[in-house]
Amino acid sequence: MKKIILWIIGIVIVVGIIAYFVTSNTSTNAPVATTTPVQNVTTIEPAKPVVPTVNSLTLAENVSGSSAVISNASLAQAGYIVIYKTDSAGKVSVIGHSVVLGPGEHTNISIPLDTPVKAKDVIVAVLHGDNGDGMFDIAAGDLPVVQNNAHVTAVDVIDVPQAATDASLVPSLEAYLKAQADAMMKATTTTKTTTTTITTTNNVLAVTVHGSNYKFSPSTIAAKLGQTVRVTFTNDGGLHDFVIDAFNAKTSQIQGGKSETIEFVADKKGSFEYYCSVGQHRAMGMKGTLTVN
Ligand SMILES: [Cu+2]
Repeated sequence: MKKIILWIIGIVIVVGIIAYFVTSNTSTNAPVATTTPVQNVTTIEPAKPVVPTVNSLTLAENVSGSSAVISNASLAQAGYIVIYKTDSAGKVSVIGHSVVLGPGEHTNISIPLDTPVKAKDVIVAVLHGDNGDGMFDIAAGDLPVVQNNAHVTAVDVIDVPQAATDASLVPSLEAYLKAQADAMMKATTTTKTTTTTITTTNNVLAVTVHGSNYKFSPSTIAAKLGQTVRVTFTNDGGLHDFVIDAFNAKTSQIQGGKSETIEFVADKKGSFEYYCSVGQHRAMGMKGTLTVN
């Protein structure tokens, strides 16, 4: 009997000690747990995104048979890194490209190559812009970025010391890029059998405006004050839209072959610019003037 009483006293003491520590732990920890995170939150500074103003590319040496690695890329705007190959016969081809890269610094971008590279092939990484759709397509306007009258490139010559060959081989690529851009402009201008349709009925000016890389046709529209202007924007190629801020009117960005009609009232006199808001198209000349008299 004495033993049992001693056991009970012992258990009560042990339980009491445990209870003391459990409650004192929670009561001392609780204020700490609530105050420290608050202090941390208030001292966190927002990370500032670094957007370079100058584009540059660095191609890692020794492009392997199946991929090219860009060790560093600084992009002032969204774009793609496109891998061109010039073989020993001087034939240029596109053999790979990155996914769309946002503005900023990028490192170690591995680009899979469609065609294996051989000794003496010249590999040139060229920065291309994005027309706004996030899908690489030169024909849709994802052209090489031009900076200080030159393309943004990085060169590797397979198994050949670079200094010996870079200078002589890059011009053939430059010629290729120029021919490619010229061919694209030609393609869009020769298919231009556009007839400008302007009809006026019941004080509605209906006009069909064609858009292509990088212009509008017509590039001038004349409306009378108070007229309702109905613009049927027809995209002949590329990704474009029709925007006129003065009258708060715009189409959506549409693909080549598509049309969209918008309407607004020309309720003030003056000259107002309309333009394409995709990428750098406005700066590249994709704009026109609406005059209201
Ligand atoms: Cu455009």
